[in-house]
Amino acid sequence: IWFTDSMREGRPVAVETRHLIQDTLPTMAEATTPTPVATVSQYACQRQTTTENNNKIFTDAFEVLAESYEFNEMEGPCLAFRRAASVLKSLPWAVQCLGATEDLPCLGEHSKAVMEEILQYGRSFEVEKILSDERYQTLKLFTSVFGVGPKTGEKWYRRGLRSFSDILAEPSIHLNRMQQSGFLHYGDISRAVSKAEAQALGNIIDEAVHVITTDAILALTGGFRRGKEFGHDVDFIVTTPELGKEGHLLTSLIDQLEQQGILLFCEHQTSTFDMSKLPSHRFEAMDHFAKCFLILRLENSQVVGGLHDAEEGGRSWRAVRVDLVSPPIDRYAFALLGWTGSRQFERDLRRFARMERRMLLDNHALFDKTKKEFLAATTEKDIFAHLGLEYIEPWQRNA
Ligand code: DCT
Ligand code: MG
Repeated sequence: IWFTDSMREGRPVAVETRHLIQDTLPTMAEATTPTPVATVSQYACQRQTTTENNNKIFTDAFEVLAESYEFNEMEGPCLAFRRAASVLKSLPWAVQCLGATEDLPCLGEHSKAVMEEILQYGRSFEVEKILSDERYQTLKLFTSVFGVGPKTGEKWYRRGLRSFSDILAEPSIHLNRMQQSGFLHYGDISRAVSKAEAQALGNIIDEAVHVITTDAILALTGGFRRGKEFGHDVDFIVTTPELGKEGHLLTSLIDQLEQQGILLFCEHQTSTFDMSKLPSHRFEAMDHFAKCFLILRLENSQVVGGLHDAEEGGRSWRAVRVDLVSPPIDRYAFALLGWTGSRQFERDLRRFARMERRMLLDNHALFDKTKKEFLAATTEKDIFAHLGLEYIEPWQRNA
């Protein structure tokens, strides 16, 4: 069942502008009072955010600031700028003056000051200062390598290393397997993956997984499920309708890809999922399902219209990052919801569940703290319904 929703059905219908217009025309009495404008929610899971961003000049700036705070381990301001960017992304209109932001949530003093600078001068001096900062530039460069996170980047920076050649020439640095592959395929995997390339990979994995089991379930998740034209990788969920049978699926799939000669890198993490250990009260970045982080070889001839951005002289293949996750079928809806993203949408779903519903949501389950029970779900719609949220389509989750 790969490319179920957005990819097959063609995408977004018009953005709903309900929060801008009134549901009904005012009566004479009401017409004298100010027009009631429904508020924009502080939670991304109560907003509809398509890939069309009318406020890119602001959100790009906010994302630089957020990343800079992240590099400096200042979680509070980092999250504040991510939230501010997310609110602006949801607007079906472009902010043209600061007054227009008055009723918007999550925009603090600092965000507004940056917006004011951009409105006035077309750029933010604070952002420009960050972009030209050596530490920011170096951490940005280092963390662009597959397998290098902010911690490793920081460690290398503190040792005085500033470039890839510095790192590769340093005999005391031992790159792990992931980082070695990250450097080896750097040119390819730092280049965006197109939708056509994602489709081609979907076909390859679909074929491989059905050789293993005819009733395999394959679903595209991540940014491409949200209708993005480009991504940094391609994310899939693979499982089977028979509970327990998914146990060997990834191992067999990896063998299959290896036999085809297209497996350039594989890190396989076996499942540590244990329902009896749930609900988890502390936040965990990763779920416990079996998963693998891959680099696959994709041939030009496999892609409709050819490889995106192929260099002059025409390479006949490129390397692409692919993530596969394999949850048991009774956890499928939670895994799909969690892996579809965006990160900000997921963060706010969990925050909404906790703060507004006394429920705990993660990629495995939904737990009701009041009833002290897990709430079952076979579809994403079931989960939204349990949370008392209006359903948000995948292509409206680009928060
Ligand atoms: N995810 C999450 N929390 C994380 C990492 C991932 O909730 N710490 C979810 C959200 C998106 C999904 O997993 C896939 O992750 P990415 O591939 O990193 O994101 P993406 O939205 O697919 O973006 P890209 O187009 O860059 O791949
Ligand atoms: Mg992705």
